[in-house]
Amino acid sequence: MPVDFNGTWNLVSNDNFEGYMVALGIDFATRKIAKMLKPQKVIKQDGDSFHIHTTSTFRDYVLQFKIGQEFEEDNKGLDNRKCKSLVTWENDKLVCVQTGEKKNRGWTHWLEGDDLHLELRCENQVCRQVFKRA
Ligand code: YOG
Repeated sequence: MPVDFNGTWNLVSNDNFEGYMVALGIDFATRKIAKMLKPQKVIKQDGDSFHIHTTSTFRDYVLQFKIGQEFEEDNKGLDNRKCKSLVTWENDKLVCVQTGEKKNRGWTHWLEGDDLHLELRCENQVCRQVFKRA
């Protein structure tokens, strides 16, 4: 049985989001707004199909994918760079590699106790986010 990420999750901590945004080239004014946000994630998981909706008072982002199927990601409203993304299971972790202009770009989701974890990577920066069930 794979891990079940289904649910509505609220951000409770956000370590080095600033460094991650700088690595993505997000401008100062946008970073100032973005780091105040407490995004919510709504995850719908059906077998190997995922729908992740990240919402905030400033921007929303929707990501849909199937495990093992590479897709074009536009990162619209984020850094707006296109990349090729591939999500796979690594044991109980959901690992995404985002191949494009930025080196070492990707993210990993996993569950730890009742918490949802997300590690966001770009170049030499790692942002660590923790979410709790709404
Ligand atoms: O999640 O990729 O769950 O896509 C990363 C923001 C901030 C906009 C958020 C909006 C990167 C301004 C998405 C925040 C910074 C700053 C709420 C994380 C870029 C621009 C949308 C992500 C994955 C895994 C699913």
